[in-house]
Amino acid sequence: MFTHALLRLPGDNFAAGLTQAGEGAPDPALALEQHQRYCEALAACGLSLTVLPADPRHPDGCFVEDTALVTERGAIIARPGAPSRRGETQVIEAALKGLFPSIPRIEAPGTLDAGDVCEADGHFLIGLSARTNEAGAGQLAGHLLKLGCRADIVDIRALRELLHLKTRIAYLGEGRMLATAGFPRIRALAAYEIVEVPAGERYAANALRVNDRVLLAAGYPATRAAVEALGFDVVALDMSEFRKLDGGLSCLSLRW
Ligand code: CIR
Repeated sequence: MFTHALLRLPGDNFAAGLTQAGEGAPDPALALEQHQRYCEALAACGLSLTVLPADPRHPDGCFVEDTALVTERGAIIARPGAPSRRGETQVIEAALKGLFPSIPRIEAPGTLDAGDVCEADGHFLIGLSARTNEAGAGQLAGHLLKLGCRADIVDIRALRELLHLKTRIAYLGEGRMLATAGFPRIRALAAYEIVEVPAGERYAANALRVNDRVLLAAGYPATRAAVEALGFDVVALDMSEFRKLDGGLSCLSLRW
């Protein structure tokens, strides 16, 4: 059960964020409106929110999920793979300080975007990607082990059009994993029932289970129907401006 979320507003410089999507420049004002709806959805799920101000030095700063891994057992500060994003961790670390007994950091030469980490009830899948290297994944696995968690490192570097592991999979709880059609059936996923996201709806795979609801990007009817068929109350959110910067639903918040 989540009770808290940490977020950061997109700023006026939002359109300067990193992107490979090639879907045009995002509109910062519309991003702010969509962020507001996202915050309202989390609050409606019963979470109390800490919303940090935008940082003019970091146009990608609203994608807070990449900067830290937060679980009910502890928090770990990431070391983003993109040099322009490294400084984003400072304010997140300050916001988490005091909430967890000690907060280790991923250290150089390790890099880790926590968007590459998918938690499934104490089992962590850590993706090796263009942003997360072996050293970062290995350090994180070590920290998780100390917290009494299980971790599997999953190499997704050969998969095209994939920024982070969670771009293509999301844990829905009760042993069910949402995954895009064609996502490799790796051994680390063997224990899960796969709920498939059809090829044309790939972006919807980055869904977010929050307590008894599932937050889903708006505009993906087949995925919505599949998630509703599992008995979930689905909250559809317009993510158009975040998508233009390769950002998914989960990356806009840290939850615990
Ligand atoms: C980036 O390229 O780092 C940002 N523009 C998007 C990060 C999205 N994060 C995520 O999906 N976990």
